[in-house]
This record gives sequence, C-alpha cells and structure tokens, in this order.
Amino acid sequence: MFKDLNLVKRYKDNPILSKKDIPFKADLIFNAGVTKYHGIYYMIFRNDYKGTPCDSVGLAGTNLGLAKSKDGLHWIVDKKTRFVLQDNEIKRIYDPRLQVINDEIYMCFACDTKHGIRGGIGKLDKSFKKLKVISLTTPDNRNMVLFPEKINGKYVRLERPFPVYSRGGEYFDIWMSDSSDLKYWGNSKLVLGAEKVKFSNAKIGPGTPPIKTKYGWLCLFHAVELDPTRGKNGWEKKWQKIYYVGVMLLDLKNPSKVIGYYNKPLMSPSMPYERKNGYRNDVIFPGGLILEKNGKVKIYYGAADTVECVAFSTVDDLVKLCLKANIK
Ligand code: BMA
Repeated sequence: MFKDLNLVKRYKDNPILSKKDIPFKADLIFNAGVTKYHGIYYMIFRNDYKGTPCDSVGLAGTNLGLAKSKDGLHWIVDKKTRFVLQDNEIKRIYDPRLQVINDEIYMCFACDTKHGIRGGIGKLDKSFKKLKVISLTTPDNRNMVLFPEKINGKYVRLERPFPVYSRGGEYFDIWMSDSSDLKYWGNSKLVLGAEKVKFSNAKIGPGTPPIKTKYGWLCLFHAVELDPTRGKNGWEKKWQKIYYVGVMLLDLKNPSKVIGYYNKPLMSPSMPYERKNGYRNDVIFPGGLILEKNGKVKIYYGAADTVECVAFSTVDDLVKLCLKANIK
C-alpha cells in the first residue's frame, strides 16, 4: 500500500455526510456527485441501505438523495428526493457525477441491469429534483464524467469500459467519446491505459468531472491496487482492493491527449474514516471537484464505501504535480 503524501488537506470535520444526517432509511452514504450552481453547492449522494438481510452484509437497496449547502461543507438533506431507476431490466443506479454545461444540469451514473452494467447520462431540472434519462451505454461501462463545455463543437465524456474477456482480469482503462446531442456517442479513443499508472496493478477510472485550467483539463481518477494477501478489510468477508486518487491533465483542444499525470497517488487511504470500520476499508472514491474563484479546489470523495468527505487543494498545486511528471 502506498503512503499518503499529504498533498491535499482533509477537512477537519470529515465526514461531511453520513448515515446520521439522513432523514430517511440510510446506511452507507458515499460516492457523491457535487456541483456549484448559481452560488449554491448541490450534492447527489449514493445511499445503500440495509433491509431484511438478503446477502452476507444485509444490503437491500440503493437510492440517490439530494443535499444542498451554502459553503460546500455543511449540508442540508432534502427529505423527499430519492432517485431510483428500476424496472424489469434495470436493478439500480449509483455513483452519480454532476456537470453543468451551458446552464443545464446533467448527471452521469452507473446502472446495474440484468444484462450488465451500463453508463447513464440524464438531465436534471433546475431544482435538481427530477431526472430525465438521455442515454445508456451498452454493457459494460461506467464511471462516466462530462466535460463542462463542448470541445470542437461536441459534448465530450470520459468513461471506463470493462473489457473482461480481452484484457483479462480487472485491468481497465480510461476512454473518451464525443457526441453532438449527448445521446449518440462515438469517435471513442483511449485516454490513459491502466499500465501507465504505476501505483495501480488493476483498473483505473474517471473520478471527478474535469475542470478547465489554462494548462489543460484537470481531472482526478481512481486507481486500484489489488492485494490478494489482504484478509478482512471491512464488513465484507474479504476485500482485497485499495482505491487511490490520481490526478491528470488533458489537452484543452484534444482531451484524449494526456499532457501529464502525477506518478504517485494524490490521496491514499490514511484517516480512520478511510481505513477502519467501513463497508470496504481503504477506499477513496473521488466524484466531485469544485474550482472556487480564488483558485482553491474542493475534492469530494466517498470513504470506505461508507461516508462522504471533502479535502482541499489549489488548482496550481494540482497542475504542478501533473506537469512535474510528464508521461511522454
Ligand atoms: C467500484 C464501484 C464503486 C465502489 C468501489 C469500491 O467497483 O462499485 O461504487 O466505491 O468499487 O468498492
């Protein structure tokens, strides 16, 4: 396991959202999407709740809830809003990521179906309470994030297909596609192969929706270390993975081109709420990156698949890390 290098500062009052803050049935509150819209922070969080025990850990279902904040640190949860997508084919949606493009609000999400995992894109109304699904990928794909503006006249997304058959094992990469209407996607290109990320021996995936800097698109990703010698790490019988956060910078005009990325984890599980007593310990899963006017950034992440947290950095520090270790 890689040590945390203290490159970002965790909020002293983490977690910012957990089971105790939720006014409805809730157990694991994590992997939220966060955006700032007209000065207010909005968070759509994942809630996995227990029911009649139906598997070894008793998790019965998943829904998504909505929270609002004036400072990005203290949150008020909407009592009524719960996003659930379920029918004969679709089992659940989870791991939302939010993006505002041209004053319209979009949410990417993962979608478990009877025939595989699909990446979804939907549009939220201005109250963030209603979701209209625009498109779903073919299986298996997820961890999709949208860029905040069109590039060369097209919407662009990062995504993470899972080619199990041809790649072997859980060895997955970050890809990119574009679209004229957010519904039909194509022109797919590899962005970052998992083999380039030296602190991962397994899959990587897009984490936070990219933010624009004058040096390039800044984007956090997750990177997995699989350690078969690990025993019990959480409520699960056996959890053998560690999830780190990585940081990369993509070319402004051609985002399939990586300008640079930091060759060590930006964040490695280190705090008790990231390492202990969680559903899956040693997981940091980034889903939101907010750039403030003064150049400071807030990094939102799920910790141990159990609580939602925030950490702080600056855009300059993150860009510098990427430029220091140019992969070319
Ligand atoms: C991934 C997803 C995430 C989760 C992570 C760590 O495969 O299921 O939702 O946070 O694993 O368990």
